Amino acid sequence: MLPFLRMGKGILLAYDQGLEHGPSKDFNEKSVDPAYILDIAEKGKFTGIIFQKGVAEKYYDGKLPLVIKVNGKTSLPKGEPVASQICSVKQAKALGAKAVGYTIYLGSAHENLMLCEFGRIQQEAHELGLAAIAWIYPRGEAVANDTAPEIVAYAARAGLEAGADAVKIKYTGDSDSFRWAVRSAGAARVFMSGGPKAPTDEAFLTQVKGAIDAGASGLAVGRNVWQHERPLKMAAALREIIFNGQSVEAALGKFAP
Ligand code: FBP
Repeated sequence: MLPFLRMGKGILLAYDQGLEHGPSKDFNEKSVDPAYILDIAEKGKFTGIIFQKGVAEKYYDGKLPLVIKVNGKTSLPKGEPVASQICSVKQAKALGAKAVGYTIYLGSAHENLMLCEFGRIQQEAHELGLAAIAWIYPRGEAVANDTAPEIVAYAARAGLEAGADAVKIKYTGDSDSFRWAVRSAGAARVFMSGGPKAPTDEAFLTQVKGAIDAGASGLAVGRNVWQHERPLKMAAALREIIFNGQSVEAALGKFAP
């Protein structure tokens, strides 16, 4: 059983974009403050929070299950993507993590490094009683379309075979094709990755509904929540779909004043 599931489902608040994208791209005066994010996570009844180790060390208050991203990269280098380990599994556990997260850029010229590192990290995590979540993002010259159904299913399957307890993958655009990705992940739980802020609430909730209907265990989301002007309303709408099996229309009702 993954530590961040509630009734078999989960909603994780992701906040590692400061390293991945830089503060000027994603944050404003409010969201640049990790305390603002923790407040949303707690009041929005998220089942877990995802931090890099530095933020966890300085801000984590122990109230929600913690996932520490143990690798990362910035958006500055050119060329084939690679994210290196920057936190040990032992340190993640000492900081209170119940799971570690690791990004593998499948298809990158450096995928061998990340597959190898993830293999070691997964083993260490299991030895220490932590779950291992793989962010599997097909990316690099060899990948023409990172949300094509066959490539997302490949990512899901690679996660299962590499030993991930859960995979975090991008949505394919429709529920039917995402169902094949979920099938391909087998016993590894599938979490849909949020992505950049969607143009409308309805557009984002439709993606989430499609993923849940396809058998996903939940969502790991950042920008679509903490960039929202009413993040707790968005959290409530997401809970309607994920935990209560409600329709997009019912979830949109949560935005009523
Ligand atoms: P979002 O919901 O904001 O997309 O967060 C999910 C996430 O996987 C983060 O954990 C990570 O920082 C980011 O997306 C990576 O984004 P990109 O696709 O640009 O690499």
